[in-house]
Amino acid sequence: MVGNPHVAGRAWRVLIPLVGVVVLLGAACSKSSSGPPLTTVSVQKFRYHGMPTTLSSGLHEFLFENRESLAITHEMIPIALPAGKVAQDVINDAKGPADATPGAASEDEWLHIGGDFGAADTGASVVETLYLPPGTYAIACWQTGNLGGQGEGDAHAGRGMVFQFTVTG
Ligand SMILES: [Cu+2]
Repeated sequence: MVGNPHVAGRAWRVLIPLVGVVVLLGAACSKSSSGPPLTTVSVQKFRYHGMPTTLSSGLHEFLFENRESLAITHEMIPIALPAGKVAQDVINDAKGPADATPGAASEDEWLHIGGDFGAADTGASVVETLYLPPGTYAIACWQTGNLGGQGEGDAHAGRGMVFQFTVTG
């Protein structure tokens, strides 16, 4: 029954609107891909969420959201990891309060790759655009506040607030 003109006619009536939808979707996609891809990264309980472990090289836009439930300041500082270094090295170096050695001051040991994300208090978000060549990177937070805004604590990177990612060519 493949050649049945009735069936063929019905098939076209269904197919033609479908093609129209696909064309519209294609137009919507090409419009939104004109800017750098947007990645939303949030922080909750001293952990980054939503950051991919792999990104393609080029321009990237990041929306960093502080979604803690109590008042605290976080940041998302991008650094380049030298060969042989991993996120755990950043964590180990940052352990301890602001006056520990190296503690929070260990931030200066790492190569910042531009992007001044600024800090985001609970409920706030910041946007930053980065150009990322291929390499190994991490985002980290060296703020020292505690949840609820009670005094100074250990650098957040030392509490595990470091996320490693790779940029491929
Ligand atoms: Cu933090």
